[in-house]
Amino acid sequence: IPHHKWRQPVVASVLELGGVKIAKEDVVRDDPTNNVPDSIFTKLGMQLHRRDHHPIGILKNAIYSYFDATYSNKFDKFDNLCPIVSVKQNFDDVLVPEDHVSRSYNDTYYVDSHTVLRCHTSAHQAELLRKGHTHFLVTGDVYRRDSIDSTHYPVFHQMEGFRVFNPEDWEPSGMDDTSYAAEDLKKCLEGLARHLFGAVEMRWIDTYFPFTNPSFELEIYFQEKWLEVLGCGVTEQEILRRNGRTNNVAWAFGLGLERLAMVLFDIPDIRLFWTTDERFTSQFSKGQLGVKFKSFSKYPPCYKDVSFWINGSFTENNLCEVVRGIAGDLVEELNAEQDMARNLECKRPGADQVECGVEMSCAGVGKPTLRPPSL
Ligand code: FA5
Ligand code: MG
Repeated sequence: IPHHKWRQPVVASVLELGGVKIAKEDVVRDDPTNNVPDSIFTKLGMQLHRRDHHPIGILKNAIYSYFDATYSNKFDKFDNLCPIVSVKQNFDDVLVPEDHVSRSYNDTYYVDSHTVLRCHTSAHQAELLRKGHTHFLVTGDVYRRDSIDSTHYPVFHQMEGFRVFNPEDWEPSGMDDTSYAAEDLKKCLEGLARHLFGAVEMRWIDTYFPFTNPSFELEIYFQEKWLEVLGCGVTEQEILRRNGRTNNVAWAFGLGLERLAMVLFDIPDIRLFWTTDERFTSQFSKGQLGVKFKSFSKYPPCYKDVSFWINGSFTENNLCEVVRGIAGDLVEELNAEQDMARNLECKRPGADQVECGVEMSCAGVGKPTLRPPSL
């Protein structure tokens, strides 16, 4: 195994995040108000959503295209806001109650008692409203202490959407402001789903968020299960009132970009988004939405050197047949020593047998080893 495949990436100890310089010691500290481990720090600044050849970046750009086309470039876009935010931005500004579980050290990464790694892109709603934005999209990495399975990861990416309406927008419809916004929101997101997927099986679920009412989740049928891909709703008046929009109504959504990308590209496991294995990365390119992911072994290839005795009737294809008969498709490649049969004549004239070598590379199987296997 080439040694570099096993080494952790070297991580800079000073990062620049959304124009802010941050030293590792500022984020990972031995302090009771800090629960950010090294493994999370290494993800800060990776910004998969800003890579045009990565599925998350490709998806972000496709969503941008939908909004640009549908709303004639009205939505302001942000994808480089610093993920280290205040407790006020992450929770208070979006009305998360003091005793809500999401505030606990068990659920959220705290840098110190006033500062967290944002657990959703909703953390930026209030500041952008205050700055006067009425139509915006915020894409970013978000962090949660969460369960481990194929659709959950402690770092993932969200895109927040926010749209403010004026009385002139809803009055002609004869509907009340909230119903008008809720209907517009569902139309917008159903349109987005059609833009991304064409026909796909989906359903709306009523739910609860502290910052919207009514609130909904959209689920998509994927790999024989319903997968939650986004949360959304009509923004609580209190948020608009506090940020200078008393006479308006608004909707907001938060998309789980990995979940949508899993459906879009047929990616079976959320951990794949973080791999640097080129068997993954080489499958995607800028602007390409139609690609379906072809799976490969979770484990790196495993090389075996094999030597044995052959005689004059040996051919390389005979050996390949023997290997195929035993190992099937697990053997990805077999490299025989150059021209084994000729070696037989050159190396050992007169002898009827000679030692030959082959190198086989097999798809990795079985349990992953904690140490690099010795060669
Ligand atoms: C939120 O984060 C809300 N801020 C969304 C929102 C915004 C609602 C604006 C209303 C208005 P939720 O915790 O459900 O909601 O996360 C949103 C989406 O992120 C989920 O639907 C899911 O697609 C994705 N998601 C949540 N947890 C994880 C995780 N651990 N790994 C990957 N994706 C996740
Ligand atoms: Mg949810």
